[in-house]
Amino acid sequence: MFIDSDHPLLVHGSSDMGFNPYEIRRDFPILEREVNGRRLVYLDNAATTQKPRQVIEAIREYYEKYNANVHRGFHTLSQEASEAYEKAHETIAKFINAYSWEEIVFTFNSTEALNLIAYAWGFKNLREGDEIILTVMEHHSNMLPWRNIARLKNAKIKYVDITDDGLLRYDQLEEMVSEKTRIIAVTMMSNVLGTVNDIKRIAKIAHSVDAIIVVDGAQGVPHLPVNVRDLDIDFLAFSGHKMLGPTGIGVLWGKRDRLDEMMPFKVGGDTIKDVTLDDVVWQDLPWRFEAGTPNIAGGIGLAVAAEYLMRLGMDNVRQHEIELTSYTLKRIREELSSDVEYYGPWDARIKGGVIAFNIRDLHHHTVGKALDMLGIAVRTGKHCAHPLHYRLGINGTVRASYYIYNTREEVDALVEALKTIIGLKETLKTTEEPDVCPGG
Ligand code: 7TS
Repeated sequence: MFIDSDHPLLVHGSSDMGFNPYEIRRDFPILEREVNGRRLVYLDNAATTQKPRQVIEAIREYYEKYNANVHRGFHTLSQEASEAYEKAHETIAKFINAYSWEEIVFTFNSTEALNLIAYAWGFKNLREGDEIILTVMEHHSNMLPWRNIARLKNAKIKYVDITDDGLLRYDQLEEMVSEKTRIIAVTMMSNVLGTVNDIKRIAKIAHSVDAIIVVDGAQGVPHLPVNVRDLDIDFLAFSGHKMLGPTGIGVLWGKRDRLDEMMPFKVGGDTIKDVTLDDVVWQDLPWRFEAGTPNIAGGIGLAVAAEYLMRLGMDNVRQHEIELTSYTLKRIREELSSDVEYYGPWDARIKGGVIAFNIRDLHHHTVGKALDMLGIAVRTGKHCAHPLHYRLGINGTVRASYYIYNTREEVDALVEALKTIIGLKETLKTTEEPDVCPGG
């Protein structure tokens, strides 16, 4: 598929503007590890990324020097912790160009953020007969919360399909929207196909019928320059652990008006200004949505991760991944096409660094295990996107996914390993195949 040079998803950056994956690697102690006697080649970044020393240090420093609860005390440690935790909200606001840090709600992960939007906004604003539009490429985390709230409110779910190239059917979306549409919830980037969706265009479609657009940025935000004002979206969810940050911290961003339309859903400590036996006065944003003691260390670590990415420049991150992806696709097409089935767009400029494939006649888990024997970490299975796999008519895929520290040599290692596995196909076919897909 060919795209215009002014396509909205193209990033005109250059990876030689101080972006050097070999230097970046020095910040990641884990990349020194050996697995099965070989230097680790970590290609499972869509599941979670590795953490640089700077993030690990920031978390250690918090626990060693100013560990205290936030917003609860006048003592020095509590004030230092509160300041750092609040500042982390500011850093994340800057990272996505939010209007204000008060629009940044820290959650556990994308899944929690999406559930929060579905229940806290949906419960208050959905009516019987309303429609929610999703796509067949959604991760379960941006599908199941909507299905639950739709059931509770008697709303209807509709799904937009994909083309044979793995792109969203915008024509179908345009036909599907109506005055009944209240929500379009869509991923910024597919965690299987890598497809980058045109969020600006979808936002326009949503707003043309006064619907809101909820964007699952779990895969998009770590890999693409994201500007929520420019995208003109209503809500965005993403996870810290997929963008160099720790696990257990995620982000819900919402336009202030939209956040004000949500009911406080998880309530308790920290969400209130005052409580009597009969009444409650809710806290200001964002605190009324951060119930209980938050993941303070996680928030601080995530801010350091965002700063790290901003220093590199998200345009450069994107460009680096386009180069690695384009190189991989070229090698697959030229050298492996008789044995490898690839799923997703072939043009690296409109997809992220996610390569899902199968080796014909081999189970995806068998390939994943064989790659691990060769020191290469990939994910196999249905990647928590079962409906997408069924739409593609397959039971699972092998998925390699890149990030800032991956190199062309690692792509070479993957391609050479696949050649080795293809060479051993007859032997591997006879081994018992695990048919359980851990975690989906
Ligand atoms: N949305 C998308 C598009 C995702 O890829 C994921 C995680 C989530 C939501 C949920 O993120 P979490 O941090 O709340 O778990 N995706 C994957 C994956 O592709 N492999 O492991 C996790």
